[in-house]
Amino acid sequence: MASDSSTPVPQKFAPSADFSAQAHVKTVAEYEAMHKRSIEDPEGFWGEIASDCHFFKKWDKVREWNLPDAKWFVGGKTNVAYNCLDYQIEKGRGDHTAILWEGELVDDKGEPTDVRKFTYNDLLRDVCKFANALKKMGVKKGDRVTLYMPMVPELAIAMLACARIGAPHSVIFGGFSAQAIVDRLEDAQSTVIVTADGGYRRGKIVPLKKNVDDACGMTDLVKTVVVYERTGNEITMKDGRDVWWHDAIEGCADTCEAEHCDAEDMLFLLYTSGSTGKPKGILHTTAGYMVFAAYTAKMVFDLKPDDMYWCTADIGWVTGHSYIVYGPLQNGITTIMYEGAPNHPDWERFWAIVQRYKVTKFYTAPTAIRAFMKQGEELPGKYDLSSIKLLGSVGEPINPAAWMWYHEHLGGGTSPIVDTWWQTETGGILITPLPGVTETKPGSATQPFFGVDAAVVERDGTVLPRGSNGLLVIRQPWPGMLRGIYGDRDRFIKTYFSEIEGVYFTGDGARFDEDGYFWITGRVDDVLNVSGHRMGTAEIESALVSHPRVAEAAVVGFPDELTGEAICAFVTLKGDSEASAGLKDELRKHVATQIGAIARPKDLRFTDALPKTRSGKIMRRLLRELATKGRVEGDITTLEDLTTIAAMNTKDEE
Ligand code: 7RM
Repeated sequence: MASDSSTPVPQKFAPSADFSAQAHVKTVAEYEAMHKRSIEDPEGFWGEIASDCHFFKKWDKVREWNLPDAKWFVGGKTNVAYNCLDYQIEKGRGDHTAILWEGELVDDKGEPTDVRKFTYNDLLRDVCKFANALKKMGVKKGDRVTLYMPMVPELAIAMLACARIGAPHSVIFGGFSAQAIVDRLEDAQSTVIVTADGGYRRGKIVPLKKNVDDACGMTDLVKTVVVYERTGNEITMKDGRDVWWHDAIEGCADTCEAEHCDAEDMLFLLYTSGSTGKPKGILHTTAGYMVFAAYTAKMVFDLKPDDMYWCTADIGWVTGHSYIVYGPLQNGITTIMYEGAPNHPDWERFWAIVQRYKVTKFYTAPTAIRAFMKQGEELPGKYDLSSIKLLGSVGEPINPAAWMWYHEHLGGGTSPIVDTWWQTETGGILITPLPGVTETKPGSATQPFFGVDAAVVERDGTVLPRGSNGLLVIRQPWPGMLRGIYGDRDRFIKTYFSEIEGVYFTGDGARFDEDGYFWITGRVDDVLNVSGHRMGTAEIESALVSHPRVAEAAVVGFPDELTGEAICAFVTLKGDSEASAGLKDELRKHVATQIGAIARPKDLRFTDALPKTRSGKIMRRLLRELATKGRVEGDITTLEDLTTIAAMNTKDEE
């Protein structure tokens, strides 16, 4: 793999004249005029954009803003599932493929054995059936429904069914453990959970139902478990609580009137990591999220009716919510869903899918790109990837070498790359190139989307000029922004609106360059980004200290060639516990069972004491240096006990 330093990177890449000519936004002047208007007259701008969506009752007011509370399309009545399905069918898209799903399993020749296509008509029918099934189980408007499922179409169907009846969904990523399920169920006070017997991942079965059973053993909250049959592995069904998906929909009507939801009714909760141990339920509402997901998808991916669009994210993350389900479907296009791993049966799987379905727009994460680079450039070269018109990146900063590889080997040297910066909290993309307009610079997410008033500031809020590094803030509300942290108003205010007065604080650092481009430098809080997945250091620490032999733990990130950042845990043991390789494995495993495999520390070191300040704060900066370079060279004057670092510097790793 070419290292970043050895790859000469031209400064800017302009979109081709051909691409620009057919794009929704064609010129820089057009972007600038539209952006200016969107900031100066947000109500006029977003009112016009929202007119392309379907509302049962039009809003009385486009925006209301009393920091930290934003309301959009106030007084309007709408339904997100109606916009994704019925409205598309009304526009003549009923027979067009909405979801094209490919399962992970392959036959002897490497051909997929499970491919399912749902037209917009099919999807509406299945969504209505499941919506009726949920109603039959007693689910009512406002009830939170938990979805813990593999990447099967039924996950999207369940989300849309919830949206149809106004019951917010809370999707839990299938890689999370039983304990993580309990935490989220309890926080959301959710009594219904939809799962599957299992899911396929790298040819193995992930025991989803078993995890749900374990979770149900830790809380008596759950009244109903709906089980979709995917893998046919043996599971136990509990009488009176568990019901098969196919039995639940049996006899249900295939029409179901869409609830007329208030613009600010809750659409979903999605849990994400913050800087304390407890994950936070990010709360999104109906109309603003809907309009923002639809419009960002259209403009950033330059969606056109015949697009075969593939976002490789898992629906368990916000990227899957906004850019597999809600954004693409509102644009009436085909959204591709792939069930499994990128390396099953081998590292050519993605390129086989691109070739098979003539994928036109491809959206993935830098960590995946780096993994592909490692496998060799001849792999994509074996496939016909000429259908690709646009590439997207999300989840973490993309290093210039990965950008260049993406550009050359996937994009044929011509497809625009949109490096999209956004967060679970933002609901949709905030900083991004517009593919027909923006001259891209590898590694930069470039410029703010319409309606986004981004700035780089100092801690005290001073706005910094071009050519500065600082903290990334958003100064005006946008339709897709979070409306709260479920059940925790104080944390909502403290996390996003108190660190820097009067603005939304992203938790990210950024450089604002001479051309007014943003370069995201990463989190400035105690949140790690491993393979584009957010992990709170505190969350991993509390998992570690829940082990009987651990006295104290501190977790830091360190750079990793593949995953961007990797997890390093420093652990002190209780009394007579002895550090051993066996215990080290046990602790790493313990974290995986407490949270999920993505949280398992890559590196775990035993130490006699953790370096602390006089006020007792763990000095993570020192630990980061230790994890990265193996020793501490920086300033240690605030350290309470100098001997701890001296010991760690010289001590060999166990
Ligand atoms: C969509 C998503 C959010 C955090 C965010 C950043 C980082 C995301 C980019 C990026 C640099 C990007 N939601 N991040 N996209 N950093 N360039 N294009 O990832 O809530 O899971 O994570 O991810 O630090 O704050 S998320």
